[in-house]
Amino acid sequence: MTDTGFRDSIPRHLIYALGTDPQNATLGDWRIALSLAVRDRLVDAWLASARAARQAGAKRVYYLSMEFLIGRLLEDAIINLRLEEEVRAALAALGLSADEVIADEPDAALGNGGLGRLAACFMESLATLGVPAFGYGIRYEHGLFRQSFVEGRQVEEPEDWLTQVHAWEFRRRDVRLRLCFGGEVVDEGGKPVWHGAEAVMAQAYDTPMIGWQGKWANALRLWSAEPLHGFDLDRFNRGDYAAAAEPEALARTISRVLYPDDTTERGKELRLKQEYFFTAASLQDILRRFEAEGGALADLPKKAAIQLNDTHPAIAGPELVRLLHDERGMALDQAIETARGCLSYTNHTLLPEALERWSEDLMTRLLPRHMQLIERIDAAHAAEKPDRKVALVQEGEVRMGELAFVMAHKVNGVSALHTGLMKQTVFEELHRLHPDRIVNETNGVTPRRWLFSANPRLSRLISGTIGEGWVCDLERLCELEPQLDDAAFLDAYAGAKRANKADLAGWLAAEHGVQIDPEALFDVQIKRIHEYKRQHLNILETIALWQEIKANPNAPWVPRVKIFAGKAAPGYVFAKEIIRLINDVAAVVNADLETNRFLKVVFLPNYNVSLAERLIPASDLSEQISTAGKEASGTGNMKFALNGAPTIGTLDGANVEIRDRVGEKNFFLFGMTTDEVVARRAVPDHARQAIAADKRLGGALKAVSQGVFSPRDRHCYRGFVGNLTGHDYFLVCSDFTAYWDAQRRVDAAFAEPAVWWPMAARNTARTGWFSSDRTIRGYMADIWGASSLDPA
Ligand code: 26V
Repeated sequence: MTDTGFRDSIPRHLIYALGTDPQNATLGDWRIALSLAVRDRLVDAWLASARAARQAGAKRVYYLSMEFLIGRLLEDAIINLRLEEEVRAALAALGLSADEVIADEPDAALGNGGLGRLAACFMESLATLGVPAFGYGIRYEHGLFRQSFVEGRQVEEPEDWLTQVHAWEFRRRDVRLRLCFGGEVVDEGGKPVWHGAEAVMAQAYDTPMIGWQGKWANALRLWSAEPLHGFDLDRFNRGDYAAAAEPEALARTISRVLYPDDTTERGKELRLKQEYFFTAASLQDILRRFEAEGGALADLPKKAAIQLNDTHPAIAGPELVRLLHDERGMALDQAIETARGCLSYTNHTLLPEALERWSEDLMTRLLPRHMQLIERIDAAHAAEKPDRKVALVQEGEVRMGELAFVMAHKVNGVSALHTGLMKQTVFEELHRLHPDRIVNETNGVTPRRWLFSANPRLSRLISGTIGEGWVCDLERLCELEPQLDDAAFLDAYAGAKRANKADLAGWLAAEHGVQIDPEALFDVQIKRIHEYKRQHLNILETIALWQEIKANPNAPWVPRVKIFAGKAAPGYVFAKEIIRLINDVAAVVNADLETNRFLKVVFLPNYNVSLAERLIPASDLSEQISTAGKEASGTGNMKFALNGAPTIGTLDGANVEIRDRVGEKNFFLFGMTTDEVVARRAVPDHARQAIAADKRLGGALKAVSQGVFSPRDRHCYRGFVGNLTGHDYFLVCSDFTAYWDAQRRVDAAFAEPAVWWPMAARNTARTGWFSSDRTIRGYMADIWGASSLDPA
């Protein structure tokens, strides 16, 4: 089709689907019209994919996840359908800028961070690889909160993406499933029968997830909670309007809002309801599809691979046993075996506070039959492994990690280091009992979004050098290797980065009123705010650097801009202190005329997928500085390396594998190893010792505690400093000196273009392995036994 196709179809949708006069249309109206026009181009491939999977009787992959952090969909679709030029031309003819129209779309922020973004990358790779798959999750009315700052402090506001027309979803009127909570289990003729007390409907909404070149598409099926019946007409007619709407409001509460805490939120009844709600609806849907296609129930594992994204859907174990045993009469042992054949579980964190446990009382009240089945599953496990000591219920709590492990045929970690630690720590005993169950699948990111689309300048250079094949075969980036000594190539590489940095500097000035030097080193730490991620290590080094520049203003300092972004869980007081401190330091340092040629600090509000897409291609240095052993993998680390920002980092998560690939000379390593971390904690007074040994650290802490950055409330950071000088669990003080030294090595390298650009380009050329296509192939081979219906 030529661009006249879009030139017609965009106004047609505007007028006939939205009923809007082009003369009055807003940017948002045009954006929705464009989305509908683009959507028309993918629906055929989408329906054809589902048809092909049905006809082949293919095994489906079902990815169950509480979170899908998908961001904007319009640009993804345009890129994957290769419509960039057509769309650009059609919009230009209408007098519109493609960039502005695309940027008008709100992010779909249905996730907190890494785990949710990984699920989104996986959906894109599954489609690109032509694997028949469904993503299953919750259609939250409100995604992750919007963040702003008032006097440096984080303020949360509700996010309301669904108040706009959502052009990408299809409400499936025929997919509406009933589920229950509460009630009791009654013995009926020797058979336990669960009579739920409260029922809700799960209404399906499908969003197409389109692969590279639009050859294959899968559905992301999100469930919305609705009441069984509309509102109570009797009550309404009696004038009791609020009461008439009550059941509806109650049911809808379940899918109202994403929980914004990814570590400590615990024991919340509504959260357990959300988990059961989407898991039970998804399993009913999976069984319905299986039964419609015919086949003996015992063959379910041949047709359905069900991946549990962390323990959030771990109730799937007992629920699938219930569906097979209670509702379809399969023998209990066989039901457990069949369920295990389908299920597998990914662990994403070893932080003890994030490991899910539900009180037995709550579980019994909300899901009485499941509580019984958990006991039966535990007994079956004990019978199989008589020397087992781990029980699924301990001290009145159901351990969801152990439950997921026992009900899965494979359990995976998300980086080599993390998988090793799983075997040695949280799952030590279960690993000994089931030595073949734990496997590693190192995370990856989709190159379509994180390189091809986010960084068009670098992409053009790569394609011009080695052809376009790298986009769906990322390891071909290694073909750049022979160019890494070529001055013309390196110039072009540096030119792309400089242009991206200039764009970012312009945007920062226009949108945030911040002036930065586009030639400075852009040093970037963007991720959720957590003590273990150690944004406070970064800001302390910033303070020490500022003090050092003040002491020697005429030294040849390498200009730096420290860029931060990230949200803190609303209830995580210490993380919020870190945010405020960074903002306070920024205010003082940026206003210092003696130093601000050399050092600026910027904390950008409301970090989300779109902001990451803007920042990463313009970054010089990637901060991955977690306490060793705490970051399961990281995926931002991969995005930065691909986009030519070397890492300053610890031996944690996938940093280890990144360093193995880019080479130790192209990675700024510092800090204690996992073993050293454990040993260091045993040293009494480790923090004080570290402070005594490093004047810079002492000076930085002193400035904070004396109120240099909080002149109106000089003592407000006392608690913060007390934490670091006291038990300092995350060893900020003990790693400080090594971090400072590594940063000075960064300065030296950045000051030498002949050193820096080959290093940056090597990061791109050597990180093709971190494509989520490779990760998905690993899951297919090691866990799912699924194959691609090759769309080629
Ligand atoms: C835990 C909880 C606990 C209860 C309430 C809500 C909630 C929400 C999320 C989580 C799990 C967070 C785990 C997580 O996001 N892990 C990250 O997973 C990434 C993908 O594997 C990985 O790259 C990061 O290192 C890891 O922190």
